[in-house]
Amino acid sequence: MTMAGPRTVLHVDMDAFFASIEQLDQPQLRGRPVLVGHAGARGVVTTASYEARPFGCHSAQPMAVARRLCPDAIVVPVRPQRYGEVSRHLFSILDEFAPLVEPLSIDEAFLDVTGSERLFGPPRTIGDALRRRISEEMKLTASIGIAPNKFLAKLASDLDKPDGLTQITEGDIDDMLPRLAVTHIWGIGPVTAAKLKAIGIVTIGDLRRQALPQLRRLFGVEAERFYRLARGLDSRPVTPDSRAKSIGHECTFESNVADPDHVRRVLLDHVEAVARRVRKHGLYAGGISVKIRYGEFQTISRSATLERPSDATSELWHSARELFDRWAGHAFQPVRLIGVAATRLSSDPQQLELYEGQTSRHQRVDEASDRIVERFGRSAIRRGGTMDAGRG
Ligand code: TTP
Ligand code: MG
Repeated sequence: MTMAGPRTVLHVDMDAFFASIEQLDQPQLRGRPVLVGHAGARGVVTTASYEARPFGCHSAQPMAVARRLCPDAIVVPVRPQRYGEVSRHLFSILDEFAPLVEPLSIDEAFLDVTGSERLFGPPRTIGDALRRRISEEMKLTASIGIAPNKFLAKLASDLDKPDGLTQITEGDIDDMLPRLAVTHIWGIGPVTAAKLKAIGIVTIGDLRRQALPQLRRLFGVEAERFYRLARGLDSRPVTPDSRAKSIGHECTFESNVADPDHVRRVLLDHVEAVARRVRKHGLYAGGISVKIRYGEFQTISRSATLERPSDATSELWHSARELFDRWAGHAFQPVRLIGVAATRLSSDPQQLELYEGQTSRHQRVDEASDRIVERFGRSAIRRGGTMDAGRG
């Protein structure tokens, strides 16, 4: 398998994943609008079946709103364990189709099929075979995108959902990309898109017409990336998760957050999510890095080496909080984006054994919270003491 030269990347994304599984397991739900989530007043939709989407129902919407939009919808509770089981089935199939599979989420992955072409035929044939396999074996549908890189493959899988297969070739890029909205570019969310619109940039074509220095003024360090993505260029390799160089989480606020404690709380949430993923893959982080965007589009990144490789939430948090506090202490400005990544990952816990007593206590806390999160979702647990312990 070569990394240089033209590559073929396939992006798979299951259709209305949780809802489709419920329809599979409960035949009376098939063909009906289904909302998966808690039915209570404060419930949120995790996903809506395709029958419910024309009514305006979608993920992350308050359940009350979705039910108002689609009164006939059937609300079913979330069954994380079952979805995990189906996800493992999906990934076992994906592993057969390519040596390099990079999971993105429970129902989504990149496959580098560059080397598989010799075995299975042209990319479209591989995509068709994978779709058939998923449909026959899992009785579920997926949408697939095929392209020369990750950015375009993910974009392609979204163009013909559900149950679609879309290929973007090198020759298609200059024709189709400029017509799409800038929000198709990773990192350009609704807030940034609104700002760009105010200066006349709506489509990727508009973005392409901006010279690099102008983009630098708009986006700072992100400029180069946006410049390349607007031209369909993306050289990131498909990286199997266990060998990933880093595992990160970040979020952009709707408006800048002026309260450092609020930012710290969100940072802690990110650290917990990252640590959970690190543990899930049996890895240890050698370093931690924190990303902060503030003001208009200024972004900084601060990194630290951990005293020893760790998978413990409390240790990653200690280091992340220190990085944030060091910046906030002398340069705090209202924050637009906060992110954290566990870096220099390895599967070798060697030095940890020296600290057996301490570690096992951390591990017990972490294992218990991982189990709770798996059962009830992320909002179920807050490690109240962790933050206060280090703040004073
Ligand atoms: P997605 O792939 O984003 O959505 P989907 O599979 O339901 O629908 P689509 O056909 O558009 O791909 O997410 C996969 C699953 O992750 C989804 O079924 C439910 C869960 N999920 C949440 O729990 N919360 C969320 O905010 C989102 C977006 C997804
Ligand atoms: Mg999906």
